[in-house]
Amino acid sequence: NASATAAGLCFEKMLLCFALLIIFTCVNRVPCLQSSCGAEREGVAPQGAATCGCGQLKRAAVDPQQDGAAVRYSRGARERPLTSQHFWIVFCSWLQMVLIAGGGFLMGTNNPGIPADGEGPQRLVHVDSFYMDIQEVTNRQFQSFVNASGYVTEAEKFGDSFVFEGSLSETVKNQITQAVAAAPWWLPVKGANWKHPEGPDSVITNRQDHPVLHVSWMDAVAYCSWANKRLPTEAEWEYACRGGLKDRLYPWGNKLNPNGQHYANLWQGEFPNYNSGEDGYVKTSPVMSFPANGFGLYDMVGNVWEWTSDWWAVHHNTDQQRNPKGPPSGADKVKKGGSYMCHKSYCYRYRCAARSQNTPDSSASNLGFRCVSQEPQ
Ligand SMILES: *[C@@H]1O[C@H](CO)[C@@H](O)[C@H](O)[C@H]1NC(C)=O
Ligand SMILES: [Ca+2]
Ligand SMILES: [Ca+2]
Repeated sequence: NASATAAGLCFEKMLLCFALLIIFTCVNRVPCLQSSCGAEREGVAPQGAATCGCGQLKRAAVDPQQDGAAVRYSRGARERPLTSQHFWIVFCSWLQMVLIAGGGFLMGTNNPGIPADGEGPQRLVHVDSFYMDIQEVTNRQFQSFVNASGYVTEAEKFGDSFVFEGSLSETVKNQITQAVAAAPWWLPVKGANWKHPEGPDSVITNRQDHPVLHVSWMDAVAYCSWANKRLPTEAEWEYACRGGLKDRLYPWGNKLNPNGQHYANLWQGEFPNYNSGEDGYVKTSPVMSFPANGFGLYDMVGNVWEWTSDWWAVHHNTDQQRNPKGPPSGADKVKKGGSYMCHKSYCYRYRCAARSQNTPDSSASNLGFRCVSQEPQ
């Protein structure tokens, strides 16, 4: 049956991972592996595996083919040789999901950055164990889904999607007459969809490992179901974001840039006119370009916003709750984590407690998702 097959496959991957790890360690005497893989949690395959990646280190240097603008700003700052750490991060990403052991946590905050978003009050919530994708769903993964199912996204059906003005070519910009009054940097672009993130003249061939964009909530649900997974509830997502830390702002703690390091793909500079790309990326980054949190999860804040299964509401029941699923109905769905467009001046939402909303049929160039499941897939 399916779950036995999945378990078998997972076990095979694990064996191969450990075999290669031993060989690689013998050959290279990699000191980092002693502190990460050596300290793995016992027994639980996918979780231990994700820590193989030496999560404190960023992965690839900027690919000049891929992010021309980012290279301009950051080549010197981020260039580094392919080290054993990078190898393990790339290799272990193959094991895709980690077990998030259930438990209680404080959801929300009593010091809301944006009170109108319903970030508070803080409340005690328990979530049961689940498995979570360690990364945002990538273009490559979404391509596999479309290849296998023939799925057509909502943006493809509607014929347009919202794109951040700053990433559009002059040709595309000149064809657009309308904008969103409250947020003039969002432009509805004809022909923009997951395969053409900045409109018909753009492609994803050199962005296979970047998060898929322009996916609606329905599209995200369709992908997760195809993969025998589902979207996380907001509570599951936030519990996972916190990575075992209590009442901190970010997945890694309270300081945005500890030791001057960037821990997420956000916006540096003046929004919306100047993005310095100090963190290495002015647009999306390949998934797992920044350090993982304590649960082995990458890009929980920043890079792209992530859909959750909950309907949006700003008033919360403060009674202790188990596995809350949000309101029974609503107009908008909750998204979490902020994106590469978030800057403190305008979108201080790259915090675990922060939240925002969109209608389920919305799609945009900074909104993606990841899936969870009860069984490893
Ligand atoms: C999807 O199908 C195309 C065309 O057959 C193929 O070139 C591509 O490699 C496939 N991609 C994935 C991720 O399966
Ligand atoms: Ca950035
Ligand atoms: Ca994210």
